[in-house]
Amino acid sequence: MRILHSVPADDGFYMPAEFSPHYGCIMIFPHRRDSWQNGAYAARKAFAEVIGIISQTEKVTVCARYDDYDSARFMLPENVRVIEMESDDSWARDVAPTFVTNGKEIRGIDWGFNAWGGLEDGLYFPWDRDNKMARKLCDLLDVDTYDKRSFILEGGSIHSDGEGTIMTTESCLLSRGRNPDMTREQIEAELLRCLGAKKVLWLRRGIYNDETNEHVDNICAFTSPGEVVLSWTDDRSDPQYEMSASCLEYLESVTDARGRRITVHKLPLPAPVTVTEEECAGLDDMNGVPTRTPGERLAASYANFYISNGHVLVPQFGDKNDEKAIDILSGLFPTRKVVGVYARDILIGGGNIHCITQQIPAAGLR
Ligand code: KQY
Repeated sequence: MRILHSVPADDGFYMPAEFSPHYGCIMIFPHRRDSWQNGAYAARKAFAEVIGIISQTEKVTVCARYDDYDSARFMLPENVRVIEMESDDSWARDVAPTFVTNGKEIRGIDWGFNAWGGLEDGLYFPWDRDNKMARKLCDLLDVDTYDKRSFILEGGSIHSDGEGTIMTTESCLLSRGRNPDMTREQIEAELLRCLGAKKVLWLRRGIYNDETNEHVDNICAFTSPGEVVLSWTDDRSDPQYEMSASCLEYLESVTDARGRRITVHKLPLPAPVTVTEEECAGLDDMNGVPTRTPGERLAASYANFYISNGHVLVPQFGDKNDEKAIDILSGLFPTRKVVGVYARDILIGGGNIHCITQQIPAAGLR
């Protein structure tokens, strides 16, 4: 494995879309007691269900800490690769490499990770175990690594259509806790150089109360080049209404890298999901401070789905819109089986199915 200091775009590499063929998927076995209630037992069951479905059509690699290895090996299917690797939490989307390809081989990008905002508004300290994972995973997969640790970025804050367009949110990428010394123009240029793209679409906001500074992967996703789903509510009294409306207005006003107008499909949101007293009681404090408070609204959204080779895995919340989300996505992914996974126990950690997965594109790996 080589550590590269060149520019992926100059080397002919780009980030493929998630709906392109995968070699596999990286996940992390949950363990953090201030993120996951009751010693992460319910979260482990939900992760195992996700892993069981994804592993039907692509190779899943699960990182488990030394203390959790036996539990992971016991709970997960035999065809899943479980490896021992330390982590601070379990958000593979944000701490595993972002993979780029030239069509023949893949390489990983090792971004800097500072727990969604470092000492400014990050969610935990320390985060050094997480920050080391991307490079270790490239080593494991024997793929070359671009050293981009000087640029703070999480995988959940970008989407690629694989045809030159990257989508992100201003609230996250321009936040003070990430790259405060860079201008918007410099950040955009860095995205284009690293992801081999031609245009960045900047949504203004994400999902209300999303503690990642509103990652794009919770509000909007490409379903094919030129088409997206956008999390939506018709309730004008909900603070989410203005946030989604600003994204809709923007998306209707722009074209992508190939000059196409964007077709936007509204994906209804579930009714607000809030944490219960019992769930809070199951969470450890962080340095003496509770990580959740009863009644707190979680950033629930159906847009946080994962597209595997054979399935689209969609979070479910026991809401009347669960089925509607499955129906809409089934229409947009006709060659895949769209399946729901009850995801409240993932959501309590602060993210959802997309956030706990990171795809490895197919080119070059067997
Ligand atoms: O949504 C994500 N990509 C990560 C969420 C992190 C939440 C930590 N409590």
